[in-house]
Parts: sequence; structure tokens; C-alpha cells
Amino acid sequence: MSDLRVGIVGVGVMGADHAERVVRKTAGARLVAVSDPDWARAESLASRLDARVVADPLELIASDEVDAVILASPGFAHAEQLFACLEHGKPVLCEKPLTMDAASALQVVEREHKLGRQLIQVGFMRRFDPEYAAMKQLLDSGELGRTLLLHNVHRNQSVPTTFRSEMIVRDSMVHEVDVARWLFGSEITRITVRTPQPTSLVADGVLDPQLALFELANGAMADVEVFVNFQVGYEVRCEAVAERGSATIGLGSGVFTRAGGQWGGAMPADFRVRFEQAYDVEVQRWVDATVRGEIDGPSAWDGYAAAAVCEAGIESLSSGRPVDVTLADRSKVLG
Ligand code: ISE
Repeated sequence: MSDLRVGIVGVGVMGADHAERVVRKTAGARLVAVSDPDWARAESLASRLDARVVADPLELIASDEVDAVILASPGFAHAEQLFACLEHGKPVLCEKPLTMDAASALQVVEREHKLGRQLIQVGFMRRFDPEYAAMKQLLDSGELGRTLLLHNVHRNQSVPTTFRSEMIVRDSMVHEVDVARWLFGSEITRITVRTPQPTSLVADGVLDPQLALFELANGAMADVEVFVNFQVGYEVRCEAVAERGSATIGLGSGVFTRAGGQWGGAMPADFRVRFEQAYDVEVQRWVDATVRGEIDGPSAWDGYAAAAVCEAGIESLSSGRPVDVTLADRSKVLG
């Protein structure tokens, strides 16, 4: 069988990383085209990886030479590009956020549902990380009894100066939103986001770090600290507390040294390093599933549910009060 011909829209940090992955590590797939508003960036990547540059992302999506699409463009561009993928019947791995708000995300879910075929997979890659996957398996086995709550820590070394307070919710905290929904198998019904005195190392008005509390339909709760200008390195931890024990991942199981009067290990600089294996597995499984005409990971509904929680989270960020999440009735939308 011939390789799946992949086109990538947006070749900034994540798109370029996926391009390398498709070319160097993914079986059964071939990178054929890339598109980016920065022509020079697209051109230099494409010439190195033997793909062609298509100026207009919608043209790339429509192209007969492209079987499937990876969307790594900024979130504000996703809605239009996702509709184009649906219109042309192109399977798509869409980086988070699905779209910028719950209403447009729901329209995407509904449009896909009308096609009668799932074409959209959302890039919540933590579900593919071996540590998260092992934790999910352990919790689902029931060995520790019922899971009661989660404590999460999510710290980036730094982010671009364009990263404002709402993006910390929509682009960073959204991962814990998905992790909580996925680990508990339940929807988040209420979110509260509070902020301590911000770090002095960001522009005035940027609320970093943030502390959030999620309340779930099944009675569980999850908290998360998101701190995207932590300076030190990339750190993502999750502790699940259950009736008969707890499980923690993300302690940094790399080489631990004791030398020169110091002890410790290295911290990854960013998510590409920490979650490299997760991204590799995610893309390989997406390619394999796409060839079978399926998806194998978070669906458009998962992207929509996360968008609905983040929208409520952004409201809570400005009021400091708990905000109920408004979510469409799944059985009515998906029939
Ligand atoms: C980035 O887009 C990611 O997805 C990373 O996983 C997250 O840690 C980071 O905060 C986001 O900006």
C-alpha cells in the first residue's frame, strides 16, 4: 500500500517538529506539502525535507496530492481550516485548541457528525505519553479504589511575549482539562481560576502563574498550577489520589546524579523534549488509523468539551469566581 501523503499547515515550533517526525520517524507516511504565512520559513523546511510549499493553506487542504492534514497553525485559524478539511473529506490531526471558543468548536463537532465519519483527531498528546497511559491503566484497574482527586503542576521555562493570560488557560491549562476529563471519564462541570501575585518577569497585566480547580460531574476534583514563565525548565506532574493509594507521574526519571556537593538531574527545556515519545506515538497511531479510515485518539467532541471548559475558565480568571461550564447534550449532538 502506498504511503499516506501528509500536508502540514503551520510550520512554527510544533509544525516543524511534526514535519521532522513524519519524515524521519513515522512509518507509512510521507510529507508532501507545507504551508505557512512565513514563506521563507516554509521554504527552508520544505527544501530540507523534500516537500513543496503551498502559499494558501486552504489550497493545501484541497489539494489532490494531500491525503491527510496536520494543523499546527495558531488556534484562531483552526475553525476555517477544519471546515475546509471536512468539506474535502480530509482526515486531520489538529493541534489544540480545537477552536477559540465553545460555539465554534460545537459547530465543528456538528459539521463532522453530519458527514457520518470521524475525520478530526485533536492533539492532546499526553494521552499517548507512556507515564500518563500507565497511570490511566492503573486507575482504571480499580487497584487503588476510586480516584478522588488530581493535583497537577504544569510549568514552562518561558513562553513568547505574545502569550497573554487567556492563552495560559486556552493553550496550556487545556492539557490538564483534557487529562482530567480523560482520567476520570467524566465531564468538568465547574471551573475556578485564581491568580496569586504574578511573577515580575512578565509584562504588566499578564496573570502568571494561575491556580485552577475543576469540579467534575462524577464528584471528583482536580487542581492545577500553571506557570508558563517558571525560568528553570519544563515540568509537568500529575498525582492521582485514590481511596487506597496515590500515583504520581512526571517526577523526572532521567539520570539522577550526586556530584560536586550537589544532587539532581536535568530538566527538559520544553514540551518537545519531555513529550517526544508521546508525539511520536500520537502521530504514528494517527497515520495508522487514518489509513484504516478511523481516528485513534481525542475526538472533535473532546476538543469541544475542552474549549467549553476553557471559555468558562477565562471568565473565572477575570472574576475570580467559580463558573459553571455550559456543555451541549452529547447524546443530542451526536445522536
Ligand atoms: C504549548 O502549546 C503546549 O502544548 C505545551 O504542551 C504546553 O506546555 C505549553 O504551555 C503550550 O504553550
